Amino acid sequence: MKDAQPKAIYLKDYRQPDYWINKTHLSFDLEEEFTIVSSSLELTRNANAAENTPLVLHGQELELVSLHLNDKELTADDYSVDDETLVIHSLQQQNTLRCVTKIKPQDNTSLEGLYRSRTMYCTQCEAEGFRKITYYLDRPDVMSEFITKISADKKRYPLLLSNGNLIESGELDAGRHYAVWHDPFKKPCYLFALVAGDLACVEDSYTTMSGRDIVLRIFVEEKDLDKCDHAMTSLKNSMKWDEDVYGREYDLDIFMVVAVDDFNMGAMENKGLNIFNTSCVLAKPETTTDAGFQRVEGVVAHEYFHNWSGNRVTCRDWFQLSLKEGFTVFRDQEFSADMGSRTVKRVEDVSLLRTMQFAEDAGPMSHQVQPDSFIEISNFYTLTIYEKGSEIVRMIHTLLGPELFRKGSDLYFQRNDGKAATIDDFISAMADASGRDFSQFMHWYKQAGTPVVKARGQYNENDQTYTLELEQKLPSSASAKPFHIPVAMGLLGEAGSLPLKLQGQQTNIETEDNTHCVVEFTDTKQRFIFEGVKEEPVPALLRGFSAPVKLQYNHTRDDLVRLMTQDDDGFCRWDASQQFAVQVIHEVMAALVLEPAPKVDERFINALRGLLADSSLDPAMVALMLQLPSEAYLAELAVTVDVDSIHHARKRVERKIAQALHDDFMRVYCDYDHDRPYRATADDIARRSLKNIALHYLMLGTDKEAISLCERQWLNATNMTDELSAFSAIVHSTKSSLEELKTKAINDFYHKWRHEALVINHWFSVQASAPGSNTLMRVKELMEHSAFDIKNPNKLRSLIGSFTMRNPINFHNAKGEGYSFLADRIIYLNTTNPQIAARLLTPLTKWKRYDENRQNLMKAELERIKVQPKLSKDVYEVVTKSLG
Ligand code: B3K
Ligand code: ZN
Repeated sequence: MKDAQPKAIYLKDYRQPDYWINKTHLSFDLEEEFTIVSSSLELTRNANAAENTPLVLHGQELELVSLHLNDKELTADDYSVDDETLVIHSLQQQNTLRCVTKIKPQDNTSLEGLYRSRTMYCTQCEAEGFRKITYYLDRPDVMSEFITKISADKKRYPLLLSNGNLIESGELDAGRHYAVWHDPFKKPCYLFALVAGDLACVEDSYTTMSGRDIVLRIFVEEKDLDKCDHAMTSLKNSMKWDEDVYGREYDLDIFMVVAVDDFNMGAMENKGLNIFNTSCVLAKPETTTDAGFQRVEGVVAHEYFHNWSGNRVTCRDWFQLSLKEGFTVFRDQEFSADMGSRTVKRVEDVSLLRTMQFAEDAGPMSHQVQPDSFIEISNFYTLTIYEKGSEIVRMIHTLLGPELFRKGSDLYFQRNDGKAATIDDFISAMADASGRDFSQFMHWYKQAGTPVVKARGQYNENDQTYTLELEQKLPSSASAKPFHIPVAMGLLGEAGSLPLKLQGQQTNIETEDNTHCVVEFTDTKQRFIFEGVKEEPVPALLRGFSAPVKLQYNHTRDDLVRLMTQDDDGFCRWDASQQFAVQVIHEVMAALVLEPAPKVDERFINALRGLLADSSLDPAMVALMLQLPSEAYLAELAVTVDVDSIHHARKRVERKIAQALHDDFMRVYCDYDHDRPYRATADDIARRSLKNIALHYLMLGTDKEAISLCERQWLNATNMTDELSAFSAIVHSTKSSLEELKTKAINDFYHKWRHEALVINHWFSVQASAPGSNTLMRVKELMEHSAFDIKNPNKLRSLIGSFTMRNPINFHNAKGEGYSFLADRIIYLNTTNPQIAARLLTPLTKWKRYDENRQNLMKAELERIKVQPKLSKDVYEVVTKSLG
């Protein structure tokens, strides 16, 4: 932290480093009060650099103990040091620099660099945390071979881990011991990891496609040993999938995963030694929901896939972050689709993108997938870099098809293995392998904002033609150029999809019966004429959500019902149900003040009834279609967000559905309420999701029987999915008759699960997202609870994050109490954990979307944060951009 205002850095200023580090020897002496880090760096001057070029190393919060250059101790005249750099004035072509620093991991609350989590030491170096360990060229294009020695008290820290292979270990005096690890693969320092602690381990093995045996180890606290099976299975499935789908084999002889409690994000792909937030690795049916199981599978896969897309081929600079993140998210999404239900996975991913990424891209933190500048790179681990980045890779996959895409990825890995690459390198490989021109496509990386696509259709009965006219409205920037948009589509007749014949233009017709095609929309306005169309069709546009755009088409409600019930594409069926629901909710919002309550379109209710009655459908899809668009999504669609109307109208529609379909929900609930042994398979997850959405609706009705069903499920559940669904239905109920039950449920749930930190996170989160008007008071009370820990990011996300992000009516309370509550927390966290502070700030950055009163209240809180002394770069960037 500096008092001077932080400065932005620019992609256009990139140049190679003046020195390379060929080998890095590290030695860590872990003591209770401090840690001594000794490094020995083999440095070579870059051929492009002049002879007298000084060496500028990064370093933060370090105490410099000694420095030796080529065995000569350096004195104060030989170097200069400030709180961000160490500059050595004069070097040779080849040098060995030895540096000793002293750090205090036990005081490191930023959870970046080397820090303590409970009883263990661990590291988090991405993006720029290594500079808090020792002076170094902390940039991803400096790739080095690492040899790491760790010594520590043997009793407290029997386990000493780092990247690569263990090459030596032994005893030392005074009850201490040591271990030496060697990572033969050159890597940037952001992939460095160290762990020291007393952990138990689950071990398994995997035989690769070339017949090499890999040892797999997951390290956790002893009490969590029974929660590792799912992660281990997911890891083995990921290893196999990456061989089958991408031809990528694991390279070291050992792959380790360590679970830690205090972690800023989900997990980290350190070479051979992944470090995971416990929430993304531990799972067992009694304590973990279905969503939790799926998250573990997805994150384990994501980190494993980084071994190629991120580690073997890394990023040249942080402006290329989406090179590894966008591609790896695409890979993990496809893996999860293959392991479970492809359509359900797609709907979940699109829903997140449209709700959260679109909002980010419409707000003050909007940025390109390849940004031009940033102040603090930690602020750029965003939905745009990850999720929109993945959508871009998905569009390439759609445009090329699986075979050419694979040819392109093979070429990318072959050309760039062991190197630090750029997004351009990735696109060139795709272009060279396929012979296609991606120059227009590159706008997806360089133009921020979500394009709007307006579609109009015209059927000509005489000619039997259907003309589809597409128009793209670009993000507001004078220089914006049209995007290359793949639009996957079909034409739906009364009895199903019609065969397609596109006049005069080339297209990918993808199905054998010619009912699905991808048109390439590249101009601002473009027409596609389909011939031989025998009846007036309903267009099914953007099947599978083939591009991250806002599509506008005036479907009639009857068209929406046809799409909901008949389209071949599951995503389009779901999307039609959402569009219908949005229209219905908007209608109710417009008439909310009227009594009696406005009517809910019967066609919508009937369509939902039809879904509930059709046993041939995937219950998970039915559950998704029954879920009304979230308040956050409805807010994203609004010009000015009317928090209260959105909440009340949505609730009213939910109640109407609950009332009209009561018997259907009761039947479905009973049909699906079988106490089968828990399995995290797509089928079983689907059954539970439909049963629990039925329970949700039943609890909104007036039926007393529903309450006893819910109470029974809460008491008898044998898995956390069912238990938590019942628990939240009770806690979120607005029925005054349930007050006593609510208090009992809250107390009993805590008592039952008080030893399971991850379950207690749900306990916090359910209470913080409750709609009742006393929720803020309860949140404040919970901050004082012995189970809350302000240093633990999971607890912060569960309590504070759930309140500010998943409880709009309370957070946006018109008096501004939610805003000042959040600002107070940010001010505190700014000094302890800036990354988390900046992240939690997100809801306040959206102030422009609200009414004037709320705008003023939100802005006032941002101003209050802005004038705090010692603002971290993280918070400074978000606050100034939001106010700017
Ligand atoms: N690469 C890490 C994220 C690091 C975030 C640093 N602030 C996890 C992942 O995307 O796999
Ligand atoms: Zn990642």
